[in-house]
Amino acid sequence: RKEQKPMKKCEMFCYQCQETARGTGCTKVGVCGKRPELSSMLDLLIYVTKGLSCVTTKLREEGKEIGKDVNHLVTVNLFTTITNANFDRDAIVARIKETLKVKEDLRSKLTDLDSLPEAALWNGSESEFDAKADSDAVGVLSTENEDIRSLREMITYGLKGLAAYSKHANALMQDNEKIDAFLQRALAKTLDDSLTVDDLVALTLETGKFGVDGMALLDSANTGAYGNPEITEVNIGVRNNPGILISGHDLKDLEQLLEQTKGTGVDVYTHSEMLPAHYYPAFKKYDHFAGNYGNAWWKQKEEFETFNGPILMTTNCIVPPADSYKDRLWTTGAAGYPGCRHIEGEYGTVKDFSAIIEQAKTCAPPQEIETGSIIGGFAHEQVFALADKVVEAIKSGAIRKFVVMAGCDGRMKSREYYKEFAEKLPRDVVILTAGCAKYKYNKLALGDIGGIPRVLDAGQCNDSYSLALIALKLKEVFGLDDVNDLPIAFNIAWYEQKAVIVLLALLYLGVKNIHLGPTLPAFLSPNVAKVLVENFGIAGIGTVDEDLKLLVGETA
Ligand code: SF4
Ligand code: SF3
Repeated sequence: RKEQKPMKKCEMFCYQCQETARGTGCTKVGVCGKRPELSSMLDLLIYVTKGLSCVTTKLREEGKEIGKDVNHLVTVNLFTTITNANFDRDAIVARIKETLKVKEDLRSKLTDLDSLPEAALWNGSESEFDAKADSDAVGVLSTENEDIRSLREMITYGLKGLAAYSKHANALMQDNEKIDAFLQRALAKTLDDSLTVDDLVALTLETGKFGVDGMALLDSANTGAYGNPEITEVNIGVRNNPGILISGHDLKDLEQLLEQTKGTGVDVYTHSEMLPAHYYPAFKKYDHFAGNYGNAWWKQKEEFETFNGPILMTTNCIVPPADSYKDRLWTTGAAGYPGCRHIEGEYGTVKDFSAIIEQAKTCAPPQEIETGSIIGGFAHEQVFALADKVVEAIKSGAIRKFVVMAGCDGRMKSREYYKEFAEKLPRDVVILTAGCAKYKYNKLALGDIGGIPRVLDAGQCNDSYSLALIALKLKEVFGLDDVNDLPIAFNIAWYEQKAVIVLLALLYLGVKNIHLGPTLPAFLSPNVAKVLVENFGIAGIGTVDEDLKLLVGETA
């Protein structure tokens, strides 16, 4: 691993995702399409959000309450900075201004102003934003020590993932003050120069604990509102009506869109991470909920072209759109793209999607790119309902092993590894998946074992929580003391920061020997990587054949 030297003078510096340039950091322009002038504003947004979090944390210490609106501001700010969520510099500038305003107001309520870091004290007008963003105080490289920087960034990225999951729960009117207070306390701690490497390692695991809590909150919000996911066959072909394609992770947005498109003659299709919405009982009543169109996020340039109708991005992952369909691309929530129309809407209010529906009516029906169907819906309750069958299959040897292959997909060639790995797995091994990683193997027709499909899709990336619950249930059924004694291997694909919180959550739950690929994060310094290897057995990936041998004992 190459050492990362502070290079404050480069045009930008970002290494938060797996596709970062040269595996070390994007310094001129993001591989994702993020430009330096956007990158600097996102850095400043993180800086002021950390400043605000120092103030709210101190206020809580003084026994003062922090309003939900402030908690929501922090979570949406973090969500906005996730890879491929928001490319709209103006929207980021507006969030910085709002954050500074709220921070100044709250700071005036603090009794003790001592020991606040610079980020909590700084205030400035828009004309000063660029200079501030370019100063040594702001951005990843503002921390000189490589190991401290590595841990601070890993924690920050985990918190971004946690914030995203919290935001979806908040949209369903579920809040958890403990999670918000931790999130802000942890953000504040990433500015605390008195913390040692050991303190930050402990904070990393604590972030994992709250990752579990955040995913549990979202799980109960989703299942409380829409029921427990159940085995479902999802059509991947098309119908003859005009359609709207909805992507991202926000189920509340989907619900409102389905309601508003009822009886309009416009069908609704899911894309990428919205696919698992079909598994929820509440959405099955909509006859015009037509199916899933396309694949993981990175193929959207071709697939949005052929879809013909409007596309609503509720979250990441946006690929900078081609001009040919840019006027059909809409955003909402934390997502944004300059020149694309954005639908506003506060928590608890109904968003107005009528302009999208009107546009859809003028568009041709989607062009068919696939036919057939895929099966999913294996979240915790559905798998628990099948527990007898699953346990029997394990006892009889019909199922030899499970491999958790959750996480993200991406455009790098090296990710073909996951397709090949799935294809070559012995026929008595079952894949447990969640997140958009599944698109590498969910259409391969890998068959079933006594009626149990060999690819069990629990849902979105946050539904990795279901996979953890399933593992804990099996541990209980088999009377084991350690989850690592189960016949389950972990071969996880990561791309953006939600996968970071999933990883930290699994580490917190005691899962060892996770393989993480296609490359290890650039933000792990050699020493921090060593801590993860030595304490948790984290490893990268090798060749498919090597890893099959390592993870399931033999090749097909
Ligand atoms: Fe580069 Fe990833 Fe950051 Fe985009 S999000 S600038 S691709 S590291
Ligand atoms: Fe995919 Fe962006 Fe991560 Fe929710 S949609 S998993 S990459």
